[in-house]
Amino acid sequence: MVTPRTMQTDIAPPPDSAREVHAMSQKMTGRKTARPPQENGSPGNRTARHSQANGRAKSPPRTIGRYLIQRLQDYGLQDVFGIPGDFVLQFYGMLEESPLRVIGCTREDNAGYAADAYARVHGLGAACVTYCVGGLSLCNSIAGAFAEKSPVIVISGAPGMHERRNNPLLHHKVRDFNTQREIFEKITVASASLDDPLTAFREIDRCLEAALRFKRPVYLEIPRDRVHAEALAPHQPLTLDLHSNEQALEAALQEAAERIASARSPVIIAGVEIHRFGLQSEVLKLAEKNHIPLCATLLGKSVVSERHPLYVGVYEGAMGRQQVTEFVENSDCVVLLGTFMTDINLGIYTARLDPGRCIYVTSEQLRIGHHHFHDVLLRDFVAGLGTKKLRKSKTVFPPHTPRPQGKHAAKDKVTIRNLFDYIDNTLQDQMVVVADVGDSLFAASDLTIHQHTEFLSPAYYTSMGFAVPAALGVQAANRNLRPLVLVGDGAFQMTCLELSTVVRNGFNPIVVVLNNKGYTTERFLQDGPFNNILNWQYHRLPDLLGSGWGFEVRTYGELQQSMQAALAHQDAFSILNVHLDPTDVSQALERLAARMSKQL
Ligand SMILES: Cc1ncc(C[n+]2csc(CCOP(=O)(O)OP(=O)(O)O)c2C)c(N)n1
Ligand SMILES: [Mg+2]
Repeated sequence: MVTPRTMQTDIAPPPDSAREVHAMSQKMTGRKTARPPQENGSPGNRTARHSQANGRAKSPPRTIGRYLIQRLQDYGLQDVFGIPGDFVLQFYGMLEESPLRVIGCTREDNAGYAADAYARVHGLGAACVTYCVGGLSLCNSIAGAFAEKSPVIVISGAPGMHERRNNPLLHHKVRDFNTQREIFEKITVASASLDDPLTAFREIDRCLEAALRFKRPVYLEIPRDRVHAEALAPHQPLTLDLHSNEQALEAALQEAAERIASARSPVIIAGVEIHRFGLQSEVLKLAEKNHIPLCATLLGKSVVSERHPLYVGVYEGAMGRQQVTEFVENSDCVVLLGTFMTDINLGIYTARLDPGRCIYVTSEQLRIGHHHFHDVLLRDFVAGLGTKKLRKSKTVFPPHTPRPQGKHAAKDKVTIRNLFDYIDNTLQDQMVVVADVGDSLFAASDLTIHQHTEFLSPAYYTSMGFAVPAALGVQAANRNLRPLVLVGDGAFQMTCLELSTVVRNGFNPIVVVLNNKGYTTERFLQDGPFNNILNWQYHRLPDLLGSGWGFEVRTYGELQQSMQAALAHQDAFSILNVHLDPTDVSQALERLAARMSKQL
């Protein structure tokens, strides 16, 4: 067990840009002005309501709802996504009076995707919904956040404790009053019903700590008659600082150092946890100091800048580029840092990595060859290894080659190939590529991402519909980032109405719809009429929403013009309806589909 120590919040303070976006969007939408928290984090008008004793301002009572809002702010959270309902209205009222911004979404699952993406960019996200009809609709996106390690706080309203006597058939109830919480227990790392003021304050601390520690969602349910319940005893916020067992850490570092130092051609594979735990610069330091080449996994793509001289490429078994695969699989010491051994990360298990030659470190386990170590934190291991000078000689490795560019004429039909060639050349520094499931993800795996953490995708859980609401979350977290959304027509149809919220907030993602008239990924596995969908006029969505720029793209020339126009239009979202042949797919998808169809 990793031992808890006292106090200390380890989430980074919010970037200035996030503060700017808060202020800016309030200006744009003419919404409330954020008030600085007063004592106990309460907003001004509430203080006024509870003040005036002897002419001195008395701090308002610490209630469950107010304490939760205060703790979310302590952890740097500034925005909450969701949809209200009668069981959560009192808490919504409290949120509205607080400095937190509530971003109302069109659907709860979208609020979950947005909160997940916000957490990936900002370090922590939150969604607030009503009981069951809202909460249960959040389940799929929260399951994705659990699977891909994204710390999202789920807050749900619930019937009051007084209303539950005699087990009445209240609206939104499914089976009994615990049903929703029990379901969320399976897809969160901690959960609590804040029904007792004696325990609620500790439970809030415990759950928020768990979200940050395990980088996974947690669930907090507030019965509506407990939102204003006051603390029964003084309560000090509790945070934990974890640390490794020192002997285990030293032994692991020593064994790892010896292996790396004596290896002929070591390689580091950096995974998604390096991003989640904010260890990018530590990993780079380790690599640079010892001149060890670096790869990423698909889920962790862009965790290292893909323009870094030590970067080799994405390692994904037979699904990836041959040069990268051969280099990694011939290495005599593969250092896997924060990677998940998922089927997609491993190219549907085509990866050939001999565990005897691997150092495998995640927040959950540490294995060096066949030796297992316990009680060692990922961050301590990575930092510790970074302090050691491990190698004298430089490792020879194949340089990262940008994807080969074809020559394309303006009159050429647009294809997956020339589309991604063009996108690869168009990416700018402040862009985040948000790829949905389908060929948008596989083709995007070959793009060269400029800086780290600029690629977001549900590459493990692979739930369609992530990308559009995720773009909302990205820009809410950092208004200076411009999302480039790559989304299949099928996935787009699932969640596209979140562009409505994008418009309301004045955000400006560029959405590229890969319109191949259906579920092309599935066509490759098994074709049938079930893979066909209606061909929408995607470029006309701005007409419906009353804002945005739409473009229809059939040729390479039209692609160039539309993308340049979209880049120039900073004032609203742009959408490109890119017509593709239903059988036109990326090479990565062809390789993957060939593997997967063998398993059906
Ligand atoms: C929510 C959800 N439902 C179903 C699937 C199964 N599935 C995987 S890919 C795919 C088709 C994706 O179609 P589209 O978004 O048009 O992308 P394309 O394959 O055409 O590139 C489906 C249905 C899924 N991954 N997620
Ligand atoms: Mg499609």
